[in-house]
Amino acid sequence: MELVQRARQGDYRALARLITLVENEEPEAVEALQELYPYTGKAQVIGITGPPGSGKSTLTDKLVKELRRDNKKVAIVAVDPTSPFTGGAILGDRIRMSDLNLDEGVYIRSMGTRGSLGGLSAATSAVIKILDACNFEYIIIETVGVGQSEIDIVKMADTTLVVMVPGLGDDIQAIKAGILEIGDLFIVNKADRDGANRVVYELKMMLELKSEKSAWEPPVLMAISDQNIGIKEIADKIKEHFNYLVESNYLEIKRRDRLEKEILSIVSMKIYQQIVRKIKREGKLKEYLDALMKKELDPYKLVKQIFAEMKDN
Ligand SMILES: Nc1nc2c(ncn2[C@@H]2O[C@H](COP(=O)(O)OP(=O)(O)O)[C@@H](O)[C@H]2O)c(=O)[nH]1
Ligand SMILES: [Mg+2]
Repeated sequence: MELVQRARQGDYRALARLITLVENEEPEAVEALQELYPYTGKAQVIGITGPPGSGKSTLTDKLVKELRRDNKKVAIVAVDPTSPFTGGAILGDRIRMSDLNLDEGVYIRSMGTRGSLGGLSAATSAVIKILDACNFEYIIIETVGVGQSEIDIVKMADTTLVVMVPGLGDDIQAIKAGILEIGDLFIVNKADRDGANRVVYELKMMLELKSEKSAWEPPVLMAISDQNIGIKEIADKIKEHFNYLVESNYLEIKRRDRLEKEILSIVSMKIYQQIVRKIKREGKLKEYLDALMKKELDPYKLVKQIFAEMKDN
């Protein structure tokens, strides 16, 4: 596809159109992704999650500038599962990061839910592949908050940063939500505020108590993002973590694992779509439900019947 070629040559307008194709689930999207797939696997995907207002966008902005010192290309994807509009709710972030827009080595994109069948996770995963194949060396995924859908998205990252702040009151709450398990790096941002030391201490304590330990012990770093303090250390740790992943072979294991989940989810989506289409086409749903309500049929028998009929076509 011409669009794919142009995007791979660094044409950001072509890249944007490609991402839109995927978001809108246009028929050409699959073709494009197939063409891009062989070029994927080089980027380091960095997920940044944490409560709203903890400074994720500010940190991202500074971090990108730090990573750009090596002249590597960086893409930022701001994902908002609560917003149906691409670019809408995250407009504030875009403005904050606006001077990054002037840097030709940086690409910024916002994504929201489109109510698509595959969901935001599938769309994000496809967008990561596109950016990876378009030679971005770092792909940063920033989420709006720390809800379940955000955690699902961040799981697609090779390296996950969890941003905490002092004085939120719900620090512990956030930790309970599985955050401890997904973090490779913990950042206590807004260290200019009271209580930062305590949050660092608590996090370290909880990480100590974690049942499942690995050779990588997630560091807890302090930062004052809006003053650019602590950013270089974070960038260094991000690179260190990637080296660890490569050397321990854990990167490959992680990626195989992710591929497995992905193909299984594509397969189940396909089967689901086929069955829904069949039921809708035949207009039998009402009939089935009537029979079920009257106990003339049980759900298990019905499902078996539907599957048997699927095999016939
Ligand atoms: N005091 C202080 N404020 C910060 C720091 N980092 C970011 N902020 C401010 O916190 C607010 C929320 O930041 P933002 O990056 O939008 O947070 P996000 O919602 O997690 O993306 C903004 O007003 C930032 O200027 C910091 O280290 N110290
Ligand atoms: Mg933000």
